[in-house]
Parts: sequence; C-alpha cells; structure tokens
Amino acid sequence: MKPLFILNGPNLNRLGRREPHIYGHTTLAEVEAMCRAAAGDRPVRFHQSNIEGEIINWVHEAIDDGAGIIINPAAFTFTSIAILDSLKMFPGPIIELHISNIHKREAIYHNSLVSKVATAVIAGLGAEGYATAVQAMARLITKAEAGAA
Ligand code: CA2
Repeated sequence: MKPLFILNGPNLNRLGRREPHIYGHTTLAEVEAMCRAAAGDRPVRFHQSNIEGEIINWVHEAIDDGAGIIINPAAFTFTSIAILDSLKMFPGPIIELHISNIHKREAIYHNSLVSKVATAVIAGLGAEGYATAVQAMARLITKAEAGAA
C-alpha cells in the first residue's frame, strides 16, 4: 500500500508550547500519533521542517511513491511558489490543512497559494483537523484509485 505523506511547515515543531489560544495544547508528536491511529493500515510518512527545500524534497518523494498528501505549509502557504510548483506535479489528492481558521485572522493569512492546487482545504478545527483530514484522505484515495483502474 502506498504511503500517505503528512507534511508540516515552519514553526510547527513548537506546537503545543506557544500561543495555545490560537493553536491549542496538542504537540506535533501527539498530532503524529493521532494521524497514525486514524490512518489504520496505511503507512504514514510524517515530516516537519523549517526549511522550504526539505518540504519540496518530500513532495518529490510523494510524487514517486505517495497515495496522497496532507500539508500544513504554515507561513509557506502564503509565500512559496516553489512548494506550489512541486505540488502541481503530484497526481493524487492533496489536502491543505490549517489548525486555525486562516480566514478569520489578519489579512496576511488570507491568500493561500497552496489552495490553488489543493483538492480540499481544512481550517479551524484545531489539531483534530489532522484526524479529519486523514479520514477524508482515505476516501479521496479510494476514489482516485478507482478512477485510475
Ligand atoms: O493554523 C495553522 O495551522 C497555520 O498554518 C499555522 C501557521 C500560520 O502561519 C498559518 O497562517 C496558519 C503558523 C505556525 C506557527 O507555529 C506555531 C507553533 C506553535 C506555536 C506558535 C506558532
């Protein structure tokens, strides 16, 4: 079974330790455990980086080998044409995920580049949004695989 890639952008390694009124108290390690439980038998490649190029390299791995991508690009959401270009090459489903509701926040958080290529966007469900994304992704992968058959 092809793996599900769950990619996390800059500063999310600090999750649960800063600004809990926006991002909650759940740590990224707890998010990872939640995702693995929600994915069941499907292998999960869960990564976080503060470096744009590392995220792009994981998208390239997913292009070669992945069933789907869930990505919280954090601040790169609004700045990275390079991540956008890499995601354009991925043939499967992509879910863009944000812990907070970016549309309720300051204007700098409103214009997502990644949304232009995402199959779906989840924002504002807190850390539980990751489990919701994994469940939704299972259905998207089933549909994509049925379409490809
Ligand atoms: O809500 C999200 O998941 C965001 O992607 C988080 C990004 C922000 O730039 C996006 O607009 C929305 C920021 C992540 C910062 O990471 C922190 C982690 C722990 C504590 C504080 C910030």
